[in-house]
Amino acid sequence: MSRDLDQQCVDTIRFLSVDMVQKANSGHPGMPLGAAPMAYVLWTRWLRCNPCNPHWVNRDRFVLSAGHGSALLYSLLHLTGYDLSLADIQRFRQWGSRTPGHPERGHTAGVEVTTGPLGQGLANAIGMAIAETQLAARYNRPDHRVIDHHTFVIASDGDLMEGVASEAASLAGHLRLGKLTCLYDDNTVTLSAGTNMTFTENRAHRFAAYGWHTVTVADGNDLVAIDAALQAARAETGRPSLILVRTHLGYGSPEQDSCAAHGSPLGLEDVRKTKQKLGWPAEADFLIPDEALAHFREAVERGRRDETAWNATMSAYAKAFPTLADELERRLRDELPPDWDVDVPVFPADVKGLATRDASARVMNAIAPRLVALVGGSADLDPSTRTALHGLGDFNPPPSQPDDEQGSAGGGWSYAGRNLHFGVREHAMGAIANGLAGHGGFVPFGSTFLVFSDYMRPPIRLAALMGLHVVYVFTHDSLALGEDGPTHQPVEQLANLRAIPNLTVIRPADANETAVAWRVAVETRDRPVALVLTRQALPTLDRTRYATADGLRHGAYVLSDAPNGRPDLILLASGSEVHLIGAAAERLRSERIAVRCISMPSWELFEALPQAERDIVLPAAVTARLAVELGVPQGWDRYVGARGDMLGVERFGASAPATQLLREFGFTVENVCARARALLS
Ligand SMILES: Cc1ncc(C[n+]2csc(CCOP(=O)(O)OP(=O)(O)O)c2C)c(N)n1
Repeated sequence: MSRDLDQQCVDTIRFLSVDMVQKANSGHPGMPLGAAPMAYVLWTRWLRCNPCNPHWVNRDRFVLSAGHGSALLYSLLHLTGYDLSLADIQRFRQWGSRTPGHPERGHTAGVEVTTGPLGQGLANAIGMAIAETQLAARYNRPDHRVIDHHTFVIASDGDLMEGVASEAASLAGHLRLGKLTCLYDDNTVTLSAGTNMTFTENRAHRFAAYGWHTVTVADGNDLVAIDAALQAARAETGRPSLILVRTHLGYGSPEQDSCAAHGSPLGLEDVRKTKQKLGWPAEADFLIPDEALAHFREAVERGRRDETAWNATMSAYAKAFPTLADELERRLRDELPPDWDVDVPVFPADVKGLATRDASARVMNAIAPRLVALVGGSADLDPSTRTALHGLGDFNPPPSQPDDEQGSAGGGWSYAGRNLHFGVREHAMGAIANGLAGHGGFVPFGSTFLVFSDYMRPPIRLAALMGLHVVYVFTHDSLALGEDGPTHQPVEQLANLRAIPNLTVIRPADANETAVAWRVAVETRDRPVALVLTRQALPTLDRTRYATADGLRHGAYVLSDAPNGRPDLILLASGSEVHLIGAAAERLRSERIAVRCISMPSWELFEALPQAERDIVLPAAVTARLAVELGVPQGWDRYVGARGDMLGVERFGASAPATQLLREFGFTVENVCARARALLS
């Protein structure tokens, strides 16, 4: 390859990006100008992908964690032959275009994950590397490496500053993810300042301390050095690699190395000057020299060849290991095995009952053996959240000491393990789960106390935005957790989660609702699902007396009704409070009040019903409605209406035994009845 052609290709990326931003009069030109050389070397010499089939399962994964540099990614996608035309490039950041402000999964061919919130992409990539490692360990056989790809990230200062990156990088180092490479765009400038004002730690030492292999490229324009660094990263198979590439924000522009080059168009005059400085035709916009395009487009043939070769590998594998191949192929198609749910337990009626977290544990362990895609864990809480998949192995490098096994789920430590131990890293857990789901082949789950869902809200939001199938298991779901006190008692978290579009939140009322909730969580393929579960035991309802727990699928259902289905009063609740309204209803009925009791485990499932079906459950004519939930009342007015009432928790909790807390906060049969009667008077 001639130096000139290389340079021409690098500058093509640069100015396509700059022109995109300039035409849109919006965007981030600084990062593409500086990072184009590393992107060029990576995409033309190392990245194995098939532009004609962006979904080829054994492709290398690439994540632009610094999503504000989206113009760089769109340039690469267009140039290497993905389904992204020059017209798309020219409509950067416009309504309905395929080149939105930040990369969006599912919107643009070749974009693996939605990035922009800094730090997330790096953690997603770590999730993808875990996914590759886990699949390879389960499915590969000697001479049959059916899963064998690398994961690459480009990350910026902002990415490395965010806490989630530290959490995830620490875990990646521990896990020795040798097929993960992060190119760090070390340009010493952020949005508002030089890094000398905010970010002066030695990044190489920091990552080395996490257990990463690090390489420094002193000159980010040195293609040979970048290539050698990628070679060194490839050669290092026992540790993830961080390549620190010293670059210049806004390279070649009058604003080079100034934060002014970060996030606004250069302006026509400076675009011209930059082109002149780098020897690019100053008057040409969106210029793609033929030789450069031809060189980039070699990716198409290379990709086709790679995928064809892999298809042959897969065919040979399918002949040698048909059962495994079937299983793998089904997973990669994101299909559920037909029999995945045959062992879901039915729980007998039981007044003493069990906590919904315990019911969840029973269900998870019943489905896990057949649903091999179910992989996940907790942020150091599985003894409490009950999410261990017993006997199915711990995802970890083989232990260095034989007594390393405290906390094991059983089944041995290996990369084939199905239990991910996230450590006390909720934020990374959420982002890594997104990486697993984004990779494909997994129904990932992550678990912690409901109150700590706050620590992982950014990736939950992104999972919802991307429509990723991730299951969250949030336990200790109310102040009924008792003595741990207000720091651990969620109050506003349910409302918080319900506020996220495209997230299904389910708070089941007993063991059988929990079983149905898990069915819904697994069957829902296009969005995340949060299961909200109790620490305390709840009675298992006698379903010969009450409606079937399958009603959960509708989000809300009539559990017990007034004579002839004509109530004067409606009581609604979710989760543990369903039993409270049930007891209150019994008492009110003894006073000849016609009461309907509704279990409402999921607002989102209810909202998905046609209005007519919702009206059957909540008839407009009945305006005396009381909702009861151990959380902020926000939002329940939608269901109780202007003339209804809501018994909720409007302050933080307190440290005390649960029974006393429930009394103090008014969650008693007496108080529910009094509030209900007041609605009728
Ligand atoms: C979580 C989060 N906080 C803030 C921002 C807004 N923001 C976008 S880029 C950026 C920092 C830019 O610095 P750097 O990461 O070094 O990128 P570069 O300037 O090199 O392009 C910030 C604060 C964001 N995108 N995500």
